[in-house]
Amino acid sequence: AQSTLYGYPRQGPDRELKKAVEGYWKGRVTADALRATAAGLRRTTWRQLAAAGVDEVPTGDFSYYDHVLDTTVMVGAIPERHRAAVAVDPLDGYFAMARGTQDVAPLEMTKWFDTNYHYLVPELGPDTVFTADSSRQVAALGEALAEGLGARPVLVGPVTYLLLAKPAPGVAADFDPLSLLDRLLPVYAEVLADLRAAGAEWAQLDEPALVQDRTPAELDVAARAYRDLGGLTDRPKLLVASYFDRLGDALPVLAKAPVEGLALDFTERAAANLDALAAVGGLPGKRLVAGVVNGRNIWVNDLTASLTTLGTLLGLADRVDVSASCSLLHVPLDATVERDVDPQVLRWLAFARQKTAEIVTLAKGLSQGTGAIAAELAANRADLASRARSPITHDPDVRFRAAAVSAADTRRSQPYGDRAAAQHAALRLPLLPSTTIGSFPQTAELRTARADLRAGRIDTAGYEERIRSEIQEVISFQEKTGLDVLVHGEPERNDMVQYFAEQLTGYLATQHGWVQSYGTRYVRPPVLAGDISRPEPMTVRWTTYAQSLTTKPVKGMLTGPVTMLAWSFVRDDQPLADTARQVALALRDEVNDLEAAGTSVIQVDEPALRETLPLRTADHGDYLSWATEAFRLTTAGVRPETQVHTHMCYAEFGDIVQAIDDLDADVISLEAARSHMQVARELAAHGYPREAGPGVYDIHSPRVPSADEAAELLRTGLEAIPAERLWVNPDCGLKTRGWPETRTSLENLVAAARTVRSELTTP
Ligand code: THG
Ligand code: ZN
Repeated sequence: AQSTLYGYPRQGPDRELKKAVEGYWKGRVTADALRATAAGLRRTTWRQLAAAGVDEVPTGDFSYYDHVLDTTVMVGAIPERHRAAVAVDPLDGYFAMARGTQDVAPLEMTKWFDTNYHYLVPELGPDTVFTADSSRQVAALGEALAEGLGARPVLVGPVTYLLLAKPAPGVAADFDPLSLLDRLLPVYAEVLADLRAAGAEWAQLDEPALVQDRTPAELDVAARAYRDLGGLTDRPKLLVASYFDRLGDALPVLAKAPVEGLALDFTERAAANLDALAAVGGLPGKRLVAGVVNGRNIWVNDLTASLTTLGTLLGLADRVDVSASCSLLHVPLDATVERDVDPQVLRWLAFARQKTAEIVTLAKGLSQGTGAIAAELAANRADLASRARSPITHDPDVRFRAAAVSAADTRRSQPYGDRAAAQHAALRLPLLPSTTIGSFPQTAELRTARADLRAGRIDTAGYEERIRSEIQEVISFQEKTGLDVLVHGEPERNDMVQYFAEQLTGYLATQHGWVQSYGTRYVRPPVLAGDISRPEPMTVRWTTYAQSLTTKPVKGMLTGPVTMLAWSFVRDDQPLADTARQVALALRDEVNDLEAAGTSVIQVDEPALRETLPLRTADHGDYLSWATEAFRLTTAGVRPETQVHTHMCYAEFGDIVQAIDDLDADVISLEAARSHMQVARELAAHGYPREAGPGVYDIHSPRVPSADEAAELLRTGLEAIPAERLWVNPDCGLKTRGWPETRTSLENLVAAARTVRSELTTP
């Protein structure tokens, strides 16, 4: 058995790639210097993988920005509006597609399946002409081969590429990109021939889109694609890879395809692949790459269990190799550089480098017998045992409390209608009340203050003084502007998940655990490592300070349990629903403490509720059931007159309106400005009975909407939602905006609310 990978983190140990690319954008780094940095990072990675004992390294997985955009370049599907820029300078044109320019919009960005990585969406139409450009893939392969490594190019497969695409602007919305398959396959054929000429023995084609629900017609397209590619004579051997879930009906299709190998996910959520593979009689005469090491979590593998799986697989294919379930792009680089993590907990963690070692060990065990890896197995058993019996992962108080949760704990004491009346009487807000989503501009001074605190240049008292004065400014600005429900602006928060993770027991933060979110942007997801509890209030101090400065209501602001899970690394030793319940109980304490401290409006944000939907619809019901329960457990403990708000961004709520209703929040704010209040209509169509604030100001753009424009959006909103239940707010938090545009936009927003209000009251 051999060890191999499908991809590795690109950024480098100190995010060198981010610095080089952003430096290039600012004109501080030349194109040659950027290329040299990138080549150096690729070489360092390959040498490390080779030194770790990896038999076949991936090539072509590296990217300046995004591997789907790289595929768009490879097949020549450059959108019309970017052609000129690409012709003048391919590198600048590439970044123009990624980020847009003054005059030209970028490609749309969206989530890569259910990971936290975002890719750039290909734009295709009936006039799309594909042309092959294998240069990037060929060059990367050449670099690796020159290092003397066993190397395998990794490409986004043609079926997944088309399924990820959308109709280009101006193309009919019902245009089916899959209809372009016959035009696309010759381009893949040309690239494969070039790779073979460049020395590739194998090439990997990634088809993760086949793990989603697929129609028989789509599966037919997949079958045809691989029959055609398999039938080529001038090509490397083909390894078709799928990951992120079970293949279902696509498994027999791929098993029958005339390709030389399959790479399949055998981690827990894709466990059905094992029986499904046996049911089709295995892969006689073929290579199977077994993804037994989870490429999406950060936990050490159970090597003994993986060897058992691998042993079973040995009977099902001609040759079995060992890999991670997917590219290691989704995990940080190296756990051993973490200095602040409890050394005991560190032994439970496996980032990309540690996972690579596990894969090499498993391949060795599979080839040479468990005797050859006896020391590794013993150490692994000890690590797993220490995790299983640790007080960190088993806090009796947390478990007792979670087990005692009853249905009543997840229900408000009064139905929505009664509560709404109590809230209106208590809050005395005007018609069309105005508010913001929570954060205000995170200025350079605030970031400097945080850096100064970390570096010890200022003490906690000095830092908190800075925060208080920022809160004063934010409150006084909102009063002056005439907003109705105020916020404290969240100057104390670095990130809406990390801030809470740092204060909850059982959660751990990393110093260097960066994972690519999109392009040059990274996040450091905290780790839900143990049972979760809240030693003391997390936000009450700042909210009550803000409330002390004004007689208008100040909203308490919390991140909801589902988003806490979605943007963290979660436990793999208990169901997600259990972890969600623990987080919800900790947040419930915070909600109740905010109320006890006099907060009458509390917002619990769930931007990730929609994006965490499982890949297969068969799994949606289960997920939505525990997710909405966790939200209600967080919020249901307050009095009827306390108003619970929630907020979601990233649009497309149509298919989860019922779940939004099930949250039983009193008020929801949603992204809507760009879609011209589409979401208001979706809520209305569902008969959504509660209050809602579809955003009237698109905060993702530096453009400042006029008061007239905002008023027009409000009037559109009123066609779907009655005035008694309509709120006025921007789309999202303002932390990424500057003060000047924030100021003008909110002044315009309040003016719009006043105008429309007076239209409603003067007949
Ligand atoms: N917080 C967390 N996860 C998230 C988001 C978040 N995942 C989804 C979405 N929001 C991702 N969006 C972004 C937006 C901006 C950045 C990263 C992800 C970003 N990162 C800084 C960078 O790379 O320069 C680093 C930020 C830092 O210093 O922590 O700008 O809001 N948890
Ligand atoms: Zn938002």
